[in-house]
Amino acid sequence: MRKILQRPRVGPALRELVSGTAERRTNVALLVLLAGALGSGTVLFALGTRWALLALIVHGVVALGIVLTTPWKWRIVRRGLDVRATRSTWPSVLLGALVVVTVATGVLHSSGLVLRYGPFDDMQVHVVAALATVPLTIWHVVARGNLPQRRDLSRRNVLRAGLVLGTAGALLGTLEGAYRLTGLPGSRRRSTGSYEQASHRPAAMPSIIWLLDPRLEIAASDWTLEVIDGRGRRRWSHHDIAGFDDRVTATIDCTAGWFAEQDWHGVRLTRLIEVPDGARSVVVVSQTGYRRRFPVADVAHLLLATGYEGQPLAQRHGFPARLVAPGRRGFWWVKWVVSIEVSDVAWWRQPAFPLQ
Ligand code: HEM
Ligand SMILES: Nc1nc2c(c(=O)[nH]1)N[C@H]1C(S)=C(S)[C@@H](COP(=O)(O)O)O[C@H]1N2
Ligand SMILES: [Mo]
Repeated sequence: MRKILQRPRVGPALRELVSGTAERRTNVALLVLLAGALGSGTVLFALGTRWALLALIVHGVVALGIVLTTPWKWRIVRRGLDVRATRSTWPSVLLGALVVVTVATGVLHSSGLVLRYGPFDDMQVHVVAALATVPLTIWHVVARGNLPQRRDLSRRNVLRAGLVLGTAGALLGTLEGAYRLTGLPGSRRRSTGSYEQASHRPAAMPSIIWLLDPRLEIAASDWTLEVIDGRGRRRWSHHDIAGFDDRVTATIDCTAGWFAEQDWHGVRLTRLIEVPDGARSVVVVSQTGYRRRFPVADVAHLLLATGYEGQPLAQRHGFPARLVAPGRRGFWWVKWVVSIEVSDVAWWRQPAFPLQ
């Protein structure tokens, strides 16, 4: 009898069990939120239309959910640091620091308070820090456990998750409201989160290399455009191309976090290529080798631009010719175009983001 009632033995074990499930809940929630932030951030990077707004809201809600979860995580961290300062501690501390940097640069971007860190765009810092969390998170979970399981989807936990995400949504709304009330630059960003820069002032427009591409200076006389389509292979000189004056007003929106509207002129792709039945994509290739593959349905909206705002393109903006792809993010706007090829390969058979 006595032995069974000896509470001191049962008590700590029970408490351990209960706090253990609370810990587990926090860790699993953070893991799911981190994955959600990475996923929604990546989608936000890929979208150039109003649909980006949906990804932007999901991204903000999930990311602020991480912020709301930190008090619980902090308890676990403090106890862990008290109990053991093991070799596995420093990567975990680094992971925590990277998440803090990612969240901070995210909020500073959305408010518009800080858009540059020395030589780097805020979005560069944000994305590099976010991507660096991936291997560390995998390591952290392998070393410490707490992978999501089916039983985590209990009614109570789903309600808890709803509460966290609902509060995060309210916090996001409050932040956006505050930007508007205080007139912070954040109130003037586009559905992608980008800020307007140098619209109709191309001389002031930034010049962006996606990753490792070289910057080219090509003389008009050295340049030809090769077109491979349903009729075969043809070459156009700069003189031929410059004879057209098709115009489109379109917004280039770079994932570095800025956008600019310009009046572009050049030649519509429909004038240059004939898309045969059964063709599925069109590949636009730069002299550097940088290329993007577009669905054939896009051809009607694509312009090969030779200039903007009534003047020829600057070298750094892709002279003699660069693609204008309305509604698509900047990395689709191939510069220094030398070849356009119709193909029967599906457009999505390419990396989601360029690799060069
Ligand atoms: C660990 C993962 C990530 C976390 C914790 C995170 C966190 C955040 C936070 C807190 C914001 C500010 C949200 C707001 O106040 O509206 C933000 C904005 C942003 N993030 Fe992330 N992020 C992550 C990953 C990514 C990735 C992988 C990308 C892109 C590839 C990305 C792209 C963006 C963009 C474009 C914005 C600006 C959106 C806006 O202006 O509201 N993020 N992020
Ligand atoms: N050949 C080539 N084209 C390119 C790039 C590149 O690195 N190489 N960068 C792309 C990216 S990420 C953007 S945002 C736009 C930038 O155009 P801009 O330099 O005229 O502002 O060009 C796109 N076209
Ligand atoms: Mo870009």
